[in-house]
Amino acid sequence: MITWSTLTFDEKREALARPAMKDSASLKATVSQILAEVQSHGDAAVIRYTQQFDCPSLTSLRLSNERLHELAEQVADDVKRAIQIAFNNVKQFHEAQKPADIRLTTTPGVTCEQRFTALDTVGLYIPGGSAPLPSTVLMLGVPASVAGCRRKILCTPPNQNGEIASEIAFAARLCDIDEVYLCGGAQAIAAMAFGTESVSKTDKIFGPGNSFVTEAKQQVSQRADGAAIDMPAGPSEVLVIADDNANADFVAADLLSQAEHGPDSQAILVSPSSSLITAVQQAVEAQLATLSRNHIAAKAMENARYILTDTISDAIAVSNVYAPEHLIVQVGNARSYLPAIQNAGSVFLGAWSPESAGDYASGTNHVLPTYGYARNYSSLGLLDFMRRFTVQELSKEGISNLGPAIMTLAQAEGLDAHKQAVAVRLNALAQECDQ
Ligand code: HSO
Ligand code: ZN
Repeated sequence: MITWSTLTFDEKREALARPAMKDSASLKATVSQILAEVQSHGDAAVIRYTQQFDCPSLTSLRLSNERLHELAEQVADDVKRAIQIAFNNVKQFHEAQKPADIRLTTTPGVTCEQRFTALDTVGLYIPGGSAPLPSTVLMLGVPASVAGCRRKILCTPPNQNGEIASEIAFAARLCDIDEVYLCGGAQAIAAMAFGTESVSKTDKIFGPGNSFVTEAKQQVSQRADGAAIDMPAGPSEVLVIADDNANADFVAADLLSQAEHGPDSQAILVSPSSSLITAVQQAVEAQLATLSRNHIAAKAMENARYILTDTISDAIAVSNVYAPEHLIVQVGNARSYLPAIQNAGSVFLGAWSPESAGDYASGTNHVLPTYGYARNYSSLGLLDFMRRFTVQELSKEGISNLGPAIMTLAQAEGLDAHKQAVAVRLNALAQECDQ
């Protein structure tokens, strides 16, 4: 247990430090080599890497729509129903995010508009790994579909037999995903960024992944011939603020649900109650033993932090400095603290709002800024699948009213052609008047 008020400035920083992310020169070089190979050899390079890392017998990247359909049908009925419930809620919440266009007259005869349009082609990346994540298919596929993106491509690494999890197939079909490709890692990101014979070039790439995927997304996002990306990535994390009223078993379960994602996951409890902290530590030990992924969760919990503060407000201040991906507030009247919460990817208020609700089914998106990026990035939403642009229209009255100011500004900047573009119009109008 760390007592916050006794720490020096440096010790506080240390207490909230995140695990260092792999940023090795060799990772960067390997990824950049993979990008170059895919850019020059297209499908052949992607297939070669996929054979090497995932499925030695793979000959075609495209999963046929018939096979997608067959796989989707294999999902057990109760799982289908649960995915459908999650789909409906995520859809409702993202439909409600549809932005309204703006149109207004700033000066008589001068109309300004802000409009929104869907991105044309989006690439959705779903990692393979130890647990297939159909929930992530929904979190990317639903907003892409609600936004109205014309083309939605999904890449996911195949297993040894060249197949994908049937749950992923079912979720993809629900989201109307047009094309599924059997590839993962940096090669999949390269394929979606540059395009290959079979994989269309995309405008933006979404989704989580391992260090190769993360590095590849960074690299393609910095290139004019690459693609935009959703947000920078880092290990998943949760910070729980709890007081004496909290149920220690609830808090422990929430910390562990994050810890089981990976050994580098971060779980932090901040509380003004030392007895609650002790009870949570005991509950964590007891629950850990019951988890199927306890080796992963135990490793992550080695880095868990238990921080004792003087007050709940101090706990919120700690959270604002840390800027957690998930913030769970299990204190009496949790909602009353919402105005004080500044930096968090997604907030879970009260004892009955576990992170799992948002991870799967409440409707909010589970793709969130990690690693402190909650200070300056937003949780994924409908707008990430759209872009906004502006429109203006000036009438004769509008250019007459605004023209003199524009000409003065152009003159002040020494840009004669700009001034001229207005002057020729004002002259034409003057002549019209004379006739
Ligand atoms: N907590 C993860 C999302 C997830 N959880 C998927 C379960 N499945 C990152 O926010
Ligand atoms: Zn989760």
